[in-house]
Amino acid sequence: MLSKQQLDQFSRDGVLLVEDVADQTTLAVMRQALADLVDKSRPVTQHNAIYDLEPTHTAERPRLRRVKHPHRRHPVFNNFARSEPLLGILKQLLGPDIRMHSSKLNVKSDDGGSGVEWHQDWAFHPHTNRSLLAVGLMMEDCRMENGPMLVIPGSHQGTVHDHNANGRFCGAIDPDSVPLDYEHAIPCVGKAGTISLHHAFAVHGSANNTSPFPRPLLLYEFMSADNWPLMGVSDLEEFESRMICGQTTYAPRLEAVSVRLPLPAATNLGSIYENQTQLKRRYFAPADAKESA
Ligand SMILES: O=C(O)CCC(=O)C(=O)O
Repeated sequence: MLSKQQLDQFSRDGVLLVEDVADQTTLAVMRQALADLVDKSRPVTQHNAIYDLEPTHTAERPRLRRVKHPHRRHPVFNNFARSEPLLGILKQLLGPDIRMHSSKLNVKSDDGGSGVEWHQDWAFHPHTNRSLLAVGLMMEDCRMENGPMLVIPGSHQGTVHDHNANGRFCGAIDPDSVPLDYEHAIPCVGKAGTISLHHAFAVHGSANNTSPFPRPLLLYEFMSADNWPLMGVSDLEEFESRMICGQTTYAPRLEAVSVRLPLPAATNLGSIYENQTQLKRRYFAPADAKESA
């Protein structure tokens, strides 16, 4: 359970770290499941429904940026979303009725694994109310040199920023156009088993991994069951299968929220990493990419 101080911190900063949410047995099963998924990616040569590949991915040295929807790939990732103590924490923040929005496993491979430009999750999928947050489980110890997720404290209290470039949604904020305190973002570092929680409006991103160790971050987004996506629900059965506790409802709760629809749709809907390269001024691009841009 979160203390009053932790709840206040989340409400003030829009980000919070909580240690020891996953136990060692769960972490070991997750690491093996990831190792198996990486192994199976060897023959894959293009991003697909399961994998987002690093540009340096080869069959001999498989390197992933992301495993998409890990909760559909292995039961350990589905079960963790429904496990205590995570569920207890989520109920404190979202109430008794909770649905998973999505899951992803950002692998951030050793020796250069891709970072993610500044963005707000809300820009990708605005909803009818603000009860939407992300959980990031550190599957390994995460330090500054691993390229931890960075979250700008208090940024969740603002509006949704422009995430378009070249006339289309690109999933990234131009830091020159949106003045925020990027230098004082809170790094989500900690030992394996720690989770980060960040609000869907919180501006966050991360640099490339410059260390010899991968930085697997298992991310889920969760929302109150009465929080419905403004872009609609294409498969009701699948939507309902993501209820993790409590009761669904067909009566969305409406709040006066700041909204920009993610339109016109990004060119490459399968990859935030590819879409973000559309941004002219990339905050986290490695120096060689910046020079050739
Ligand atoms: O992997 C990271 O450091 C950032 C994750 C993130 O914000 C995302 O995938 O949307």
